[in-house]
Amino acid sequence: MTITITAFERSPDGGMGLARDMRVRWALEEVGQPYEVRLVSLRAKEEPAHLRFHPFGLIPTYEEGDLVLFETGAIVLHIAERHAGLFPDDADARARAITWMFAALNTVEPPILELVTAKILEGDKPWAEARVPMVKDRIRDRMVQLSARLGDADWLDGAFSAGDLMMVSVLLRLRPSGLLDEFPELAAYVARGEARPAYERAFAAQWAINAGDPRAG
Ligand SMILES: N[C@@H](CCC(=O)N[C@@H](CS)C(=O)NCC(=O)O)C(=O)O
Repeated sequence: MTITITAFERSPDGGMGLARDMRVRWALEEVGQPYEVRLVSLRAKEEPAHLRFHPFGLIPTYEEGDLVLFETGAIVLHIAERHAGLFPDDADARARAITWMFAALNTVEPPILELVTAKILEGDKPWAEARVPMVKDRIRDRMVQLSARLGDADWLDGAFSAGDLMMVSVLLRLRPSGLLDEFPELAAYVARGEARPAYERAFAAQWAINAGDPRAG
């Protein structure tokens, strides 16, 4: 059955892999599933035709026959459950991989998104200068904890899993701030993710659409 995802017609990062369709592309590449991409403009994603697929007017979405999904966590979980390659066979190890997916999305990503909000959306507010350092410190707290847990392992729980895919995807959003490089073990962890052939194929596909056309934000 054909899989179709949505992605930005023009990604705000110019195709540097930060738009969240990247997570879904990467997951599909890891499990060897071909997919098609429907591009949506910033305006079109707010229109009824797209809102039918995504109630909040965001990307990515995922269509497979009659199944329509949104939220990258749910989409990657679905892909990992249906196809071999992203979850371990052992049930407990699989539960731990899912735990890491949730940790990436619910514990690590929120302060990172807060930084984007503080710098870009609220950067002109009079209190922005005082707020940004506090948000950065909250991120650092999480990075210290995550780095301690990763230790000198390659991946978070044994072999690479959907948990790592999601964590690496989330950490990548830190790179433009310079914060990722403050944690060499986590920077190396992210680099290991980026070096995976499936990641490289996904990145190339997203880059090709945007052709390196960076826009602010
Ligand atoms: N929690 C959602 C977030 C989706 C999301 O924020 N997508 C961004 C692109 S990376 C978007 O569509 N932004 C456009 C906007 O906020 O209007 C997920 O993980 O799928």
